[in-house]
Amino acid sequence: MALNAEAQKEIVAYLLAAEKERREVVKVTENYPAMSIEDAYAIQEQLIAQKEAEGERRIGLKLGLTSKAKQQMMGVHEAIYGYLTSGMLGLEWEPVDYQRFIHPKAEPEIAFFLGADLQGTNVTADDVLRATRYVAPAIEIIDSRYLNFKFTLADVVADNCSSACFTLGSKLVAPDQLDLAKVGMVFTKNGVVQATGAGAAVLGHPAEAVAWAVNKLGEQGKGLKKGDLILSGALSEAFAFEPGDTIHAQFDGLGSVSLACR
Ligand code: 0L1
Ligand code: MG
Repeated sequence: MALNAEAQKEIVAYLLAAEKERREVVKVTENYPAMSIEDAYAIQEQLIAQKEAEGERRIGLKLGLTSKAKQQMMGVHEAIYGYLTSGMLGLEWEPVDYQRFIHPKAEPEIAFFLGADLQGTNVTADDVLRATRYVAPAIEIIDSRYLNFKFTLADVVADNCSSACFTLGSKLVAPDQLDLAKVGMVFTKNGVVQATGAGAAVLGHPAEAVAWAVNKLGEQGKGLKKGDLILSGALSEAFAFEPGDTIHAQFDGLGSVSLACR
């Protein structure tokens, strides 16, 4: 680690305060340029532990930077992961309150519900599909705590990969019922198409992305549990929205999910 325990603690408090007070902050690496990816994951872990201490539960994992386009934009060759907590779960029938965010953006994803534990360092996409009970359509709201969504890889990892909120569609499908790489998706805002995409945008196949994350966790002796939920990565770029907007993602064979904002 490049940062000592005191510096890590300070960064956790800095990021949590930005989230609670709903304000953009200067990215961490402005003040701690030496922060490594290892430091960033350690900070992320402490940040989630703090949320748990405040009553939230860890309910799964989210992946980020799973598309070639986003990786090229950031100049990286790897995805990233963060944790989902109970406080991030939004309900499809309840409009989300814009006031709880800083500068939110919405993106369409495929969610995995695990029916078995998954741990290891050689886990494959087929292993992931075997351990998955259902897949479902999802919309993730990302809300980087950093000014103008500008950050380095270490910054975004420390910030739990910009996680803020997510909503799930009500249709649950067994993963052997369709080829997730070929699932097409249309993303609209107020009925106007913003983007189209396919499951293959997520590291070639969303289950590949989940396998990557499981292997990363496995290197640290960690894993995922039966009942965990995983947001496997965005099928298109993310779009900003405002109070009064309704976002909708329609997936071939998977159904749809929408999110209204007040
Ligand atoms: O879920 C995501 O893909 C977000 C990862 C972090 C990068 C960003 O905030 O755009
Ligand atoms: Mg996402």
